[in-house]
Amino acid sequence: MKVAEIVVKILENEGITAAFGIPGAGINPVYKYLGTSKKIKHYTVRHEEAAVHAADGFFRASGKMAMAICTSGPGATNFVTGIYTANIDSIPLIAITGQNITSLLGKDAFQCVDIAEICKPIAKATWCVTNPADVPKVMREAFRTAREGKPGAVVVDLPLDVQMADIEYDEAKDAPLPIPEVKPDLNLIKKALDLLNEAKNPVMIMGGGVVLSGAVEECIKFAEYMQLPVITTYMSKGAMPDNHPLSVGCMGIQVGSPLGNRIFLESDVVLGIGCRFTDRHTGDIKVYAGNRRFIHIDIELGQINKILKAEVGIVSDARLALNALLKEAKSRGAGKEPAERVKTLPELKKALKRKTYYDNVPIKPQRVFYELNKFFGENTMFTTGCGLNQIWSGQFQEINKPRMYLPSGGAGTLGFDIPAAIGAKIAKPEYNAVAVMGDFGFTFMIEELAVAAKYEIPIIVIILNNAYMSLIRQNQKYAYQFEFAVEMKENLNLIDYVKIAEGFACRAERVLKPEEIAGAFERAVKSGKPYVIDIICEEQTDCSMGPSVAAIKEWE
Ligand SMILES: Cc1ncc(C[n+]2csc(CCOP(=O)(O)OP(=O)(O)O)c2C)c(N)n1
Ligand SMILES: [Mg+2]
Repeated sequence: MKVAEIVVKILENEGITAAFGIPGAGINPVYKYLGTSKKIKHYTVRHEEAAVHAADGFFRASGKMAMAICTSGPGATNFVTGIYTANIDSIPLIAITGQNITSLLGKDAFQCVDIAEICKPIAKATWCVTNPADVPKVMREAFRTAREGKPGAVVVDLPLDVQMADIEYDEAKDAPLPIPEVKPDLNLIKKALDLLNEAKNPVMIMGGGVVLSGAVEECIKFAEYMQLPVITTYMSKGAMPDNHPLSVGCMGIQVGSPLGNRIFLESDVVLGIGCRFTDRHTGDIKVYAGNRRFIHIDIELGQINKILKAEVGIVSDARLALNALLKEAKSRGAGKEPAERVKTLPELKKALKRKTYYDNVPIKPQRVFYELNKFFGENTMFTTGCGLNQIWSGQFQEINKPRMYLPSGGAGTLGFDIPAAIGAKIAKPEYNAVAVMGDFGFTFMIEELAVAAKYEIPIIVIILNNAYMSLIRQNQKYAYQFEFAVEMKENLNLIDYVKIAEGFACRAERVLKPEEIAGAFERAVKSGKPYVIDIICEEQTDCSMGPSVAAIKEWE
């Protein structure tokens, strides 16, 4: 059987139902079989980077892997940002790249670039398969690697002659490779519980790993049993419902909430589950660590003690660890009564809530989020890329379910939003998919509106158009006292985003007044078409942030 055909059979067998990509001479043999697949629907995107973001968004929304596929050379190098973006957020996906023939590798041949080598530091694993007989083994290993432990993005590069080779293959004997469970050490579970019981002000940090392991319910159950306030990271935003009495929201130096940061600062014992303690969450690590005692549960050994010294470090799948913790807690007695400070959390949350209601014209960006929270119900997925629009989104949006808030967390990639929303909407057509963007970020991957139009994927794109790269403006102003190359008046008075969107066969409108926002949202949802809303906002609003979780400068 031709290797190209085997590749498609394995993709099908591994459960792939959606492929995002662009054909090219270097990958056409695989495309020939992809074209006849009854199980995989292929979406032709308009830029290879978008293929990866779409596959990434598909997973974030559904927990099901999708794939990205493209040709060699510049097609493959266009994958790089997407692969980095997915991998840094532990998103499992498989990227297949075509390649020139094996005899030309390393000889400056046309569109022949060593993508496996290029992607090594930014992917979980990469392969360039030069022996046709190795392809089935490598493909299975690629899937296992993507899914196993801390998931990630993998690259399989297939030279043309390898794709075209005939090899022996018995489909019936080939199956996905097993993924062993990572179970917690019960002695450490006991120690963790001892530490939590000794604590005066314990808190739990629910990381993105909790969502990845399907442990959200277990996590909430344990928090309830122990009456632990729950802080979410940006990657788990929404997994702990914002309206849960134990939820104190996100913390961090940008997308944190005043309550999240305060409760963390008051804590003495921190139980971090499936979180990485990265800089955007911790800020100044000395302030963050303080005299706190940390329990860290992560599926990957390398995460424990990487950033903070953990008094108790448990290598385990989050779900298994939480089940073990709950069992141990139950064996020690009835569920805890809430401490006095825990009882007051819902009230405190209201009192410390940042203001979002303004009736200014031009519209204050905060007001857009007030309207988003009011209009869109629980069944709406949001994607975000980078910029103040994204940080405000993290600060203000109220999300009550996992897999509904889909940010480019670790990379902050401009251009993630539109293709990720397309992938998410394909995975979960029953939900709204809304990309929250800035006026500069909008032009990254803007061509993917054509994809939304062609395949009739009714995503909603909301632009906070402040005619500025405002995250960069704010950084220039306060960190370096200058302003250069960040003002973009043309986004208001020269370039017409409504016409551009209409040119891509999307519906679109511009909004100038706060009271017009809700109507625009309603028209967008009712249209059932891809829809772009260009909301003209105040130009120089600053956003609350700071160098440490104890030194957030508040702005309105
Ligand atoms: C691919 C990529 N290039 C550059 C950056 C750096 N960057 C972060 S935010 C930003 C400006 C964003 O402007 P806009 O989209 O208008 O958002 P705003 O901050 O105004 O809300 C830039 C250039 C990035 N995050 N990603
Ligand atoms: Mg802007």
